[in-house]
This record gives sequence, structure tokens and C-alpha cells, in this order.
Amino acid sequence: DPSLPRFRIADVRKHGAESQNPWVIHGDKVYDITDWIPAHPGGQVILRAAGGSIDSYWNIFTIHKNQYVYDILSQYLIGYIHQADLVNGRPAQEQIEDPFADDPERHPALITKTAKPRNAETPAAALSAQFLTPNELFYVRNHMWVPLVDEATSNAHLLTVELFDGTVKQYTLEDLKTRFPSRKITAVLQCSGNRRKHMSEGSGRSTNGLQWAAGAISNASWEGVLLADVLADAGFEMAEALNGESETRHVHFSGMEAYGASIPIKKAIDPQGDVLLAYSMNDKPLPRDHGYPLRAIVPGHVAARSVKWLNQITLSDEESMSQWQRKDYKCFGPNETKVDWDAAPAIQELPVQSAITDVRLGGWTNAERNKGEAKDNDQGTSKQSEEPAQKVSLSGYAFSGGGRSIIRVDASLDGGSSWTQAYLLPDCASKDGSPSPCQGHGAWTWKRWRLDGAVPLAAFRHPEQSADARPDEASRDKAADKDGNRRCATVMIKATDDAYNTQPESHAATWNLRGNLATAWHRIQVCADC
Ligand code: MTE
Ligand code: MO
Repeated sequence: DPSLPRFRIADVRKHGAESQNPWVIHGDKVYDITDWIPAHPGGQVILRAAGGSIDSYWNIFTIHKNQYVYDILSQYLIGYIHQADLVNGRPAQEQIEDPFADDPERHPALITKTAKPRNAETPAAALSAQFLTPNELFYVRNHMWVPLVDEATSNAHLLTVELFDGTVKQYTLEDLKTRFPSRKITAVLQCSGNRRKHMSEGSGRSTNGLQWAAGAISNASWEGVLLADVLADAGFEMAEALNGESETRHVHFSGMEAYGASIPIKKAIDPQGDVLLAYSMNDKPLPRDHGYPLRAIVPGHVAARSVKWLNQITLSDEESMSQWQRKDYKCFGPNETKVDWDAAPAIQELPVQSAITDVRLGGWTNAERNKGEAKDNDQGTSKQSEEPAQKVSLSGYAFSGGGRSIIRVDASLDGGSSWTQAYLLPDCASKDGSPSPCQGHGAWTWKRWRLDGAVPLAAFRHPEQSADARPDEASRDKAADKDGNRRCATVMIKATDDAYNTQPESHAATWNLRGNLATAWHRIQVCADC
């Protein structure tokens, strides 16, 4: 409609989140969304775009890129952006606010997968070097921007709790800190996509999602209040629920940027479940990337349920409607490439996982090497006991969900012909009379393990081609970069938990289109002369 007015971008800016009449830009059009806000399915988060372009948000919330949404918006058209502010028919880039402009600074050692939103994994060495992952090296998984909460007002941060009957109670962070006993637990968070890259490479089939190596997992000590205490205070009938007689089946968590997920009520009220509303991480306030000022910690469950920037808890007879509960974080069969999302349950408790995070090879002497090559050319002449071997030191982590502890890590240094047990570090032992650094009712934390051994020379072969023995990218490059004389051995590990659950042998067997729960034996190629 050419009769509609043209607005300068500066005019639109005056209609921000605080104004009486919030406006947004989409393409070169201007909309007054005042009447739409109460009906917006995503709630108030739409105000984040007010006074600027909604397009950069729709690049994050891609669900909006469909005709249905365009039709809704078209009802609110009030005009166009002035020619003077357009470049190629669109508002000039520098005029548009970057949704990620307020994101915090990050440690340079984190391995960035995507910058906006921020997704970064913990460097391998930091995974096994310390029991508690330092806050600045803890992996980061953000679906959107990092909400900005002022330090000065953080104690006023409001948590709304809504019971199934509609009763609402609100708590400031200060209320939580002062009115409830504080609890500490030591717990791993692991993304359902951890080791997705290994699944893609090991199965030879691509998977959909961030290609994390073994670093979408970290361990910290969390302090906060028990979710169960807060629910009881809000009027939730705890005794009824413990008897399995409550209509409430699920607890929904929502974050300030509109991320949401839920957990079954059973976990929330389990006296040994240790679900926290946490405000502290490794004895420091939560860093912004990890949910400042308040997040849920659901130990033993997939980290997608540990909602950050928590501002709303809703009790319901149903799971959260969010896409992260209903359309993601589920697994299907290796044959299923078109899936009915409703047909599979949402991932909650995690299966057994382990990974090699550090490999050190001791060198061979020339004599050993010559002897090895001689043996290679003349099969059978040298005895087993004289066979030279290359010293190797492996370290890594092992973890299981649901509070199940790791009882064993098995390692093979010769491609699976023989096995030995790795040493489990006594990280949870109390030292010098001080309390154990592992707090909580379940085994919520990981076990670090170490293995010092020797790779027998016979195990070194030309790099294997079998699908599941595909090495990590890094070691494959090393294995392939020179002449054909290079020989590699496959070292591998697997863990077992106290329910005797163990890891699958191959990624091919558990491949799923989203690459979730990649837990197959971690295999790495070590090369004789690298
Ligand atoms: N909570 C909010 N509000 N927004 C998010 O994007 N990501 C979830 C979960 N909680 C997410 C969230 C996912 S998928 C993971 S793996 C963990 O947070 C990551 O937590 P971390 O960044 O503290 O490691
Ligand atoms: Mo995740």
C-alpha cells in the first residue's frame, strides 16, 4: 500500500520494548505489534525485537519463517522504512541491532563451533586435567542470545512458580537465597550432542547438528536451593505426589530468552533427586553464559533440561510444548530418516558415556624400531615377549546418567584383541579430613581415568578402513599425511556403570538423524612415528 507513511529507522527505535506502542521492522516494512503481544505464542520475548528488525530474531527462531506467521504480521502493517535508510531494499546492516550484542566475553581456549549463538566446547586437555572444570572453560550451549541481568538488580530477579491449579507464587532471587536452605551438588552437564562428530565419522553417515567432539560435557560444583523445597513452599501437595496421586506429571522450566524444557515430576520430588535452582557454580556466581543469575540443575539428566536464566516454573499434566522438548533431543532407529517426533520419548536420564581426552605416546629407540620393522618383514621369527612396544598414556572421563556410578573403564590398546582396566582417579575421596568434593545423593559427577600401557608393535598396521574404526580427524590427518610406511594402532575404551549398562560397540548401530547420544566405544588411532 503506497499510501502508507515512510519511517526513518530512528523513528522506529522510539517504539522499543518500553514504549506504549512497540514496533518492529520486517524486510522494509514497519509493524505496530501492540495488539499482537498478548497473543504471541512465545510470550513477551517478542519485545526483544521491538524498536528494530525482527529478521535477525527469525534467523534464530526459524519457526517463524512461514506464510502463517507472515499473514499474522501483515495485519499490523503501518508503513515502510524511508528510502534514505535502505540499502538494496533492506535496512542498512549497521542500523540493525545485533541480537548478540550483549553477549559476554569468552575465554579464547574454548573451541568455538558457532559464535552467534555461542556454542563452544571445552578443550580436550581441560576435560581430564581437573576434576572440576573451571567456569571459563565449561562448555557453552546457547540456542539464543545471553540475557542481560544487571548485577545491581540480580537479587530482584523474579522466579514465577505456577501450580497446576493456576496458583501463582513469585520469588526474588533474594527470597530463594534467604528463605530456603542452600544445597551443593557436584554434577556433570552433558549435551545430548556430545561426540556427535564421532558418530558421523564412525558411522560414515552425516548427522544433523553441531559436530561436537568429546567436549560438550563438563563438571562443576553447583549451589542453590532444592526445587522440591520451593514447590512445597508454593503450595504443591508433596505427599500426594510422592504417593503417585498428583495430577501434576511434569515440571516446565522457562528461560528469559524463551528457551524451555521439562522434567517428569518424579525426578523433581525425589528426595534423592537433587534438582537444584542454582545461583552458584564452583563457588562463584553463575557466569552469564551458564545462566546468571539462576538456572535449573537436573543432575543425571541430559543438560537440555537444566534451563538457564530461569524465570518461570510451571506444573502441568503434560510435557513442555517447546520444540526442545517435543521436536529435538530424541533418538530414532538407524533406518529412520523421516521421523514422527511424537513417537519417541524425550531424552531425560543419560546413558553411559566415556571418552579419551589425552593421548601421549612414548618414543621408540632406533633399535626398537629397526627390530620392529625386521619383525614385520619376517613374520613369526621374533617371540612375543621380545616384541617392542610403544608406551602410551591415555586419560579421559567416564560418566553415566540417573545417578549411576561408573564401576569400570575397559581399555584395549590393540584394536580390541585384548583388554585391560584403566585406573579410576579417587577424585571423590576425602583428603586430609576435608569433606569429599562430591556432594549429592547420586553419582552425578564423572570419573576421570588413566591408563599407562604399551601398544604392542603387532598392533600397528596401515590405518584401518573399517567404518567404525575411523579415527578422529586429527589423528587421521596425521596417519595419512606421509608415505605408506606410517603405521597406526587403534586404542579404544568403554565404560560400565553400576547397573552393568555399557556402551555400544559401534556408532553405526546407534546412528540417528540428529546424532543424539553418541556413546559408542571411543576409538583413537595412535601412529608409530608421529
Ligand atoms: N537454557 C536456556 N535458557 N537456553 C539454552 O539455550 N541450552 C540447553 C541447556 N539450558 C539452553 C538452556 C542445552 S541444550 C544445554 S546442553 C545446556 O543448557 C548447556 O549448559 P551450559 O551452556 O551451561 O554448558
Ligand atoms: Mo544440549
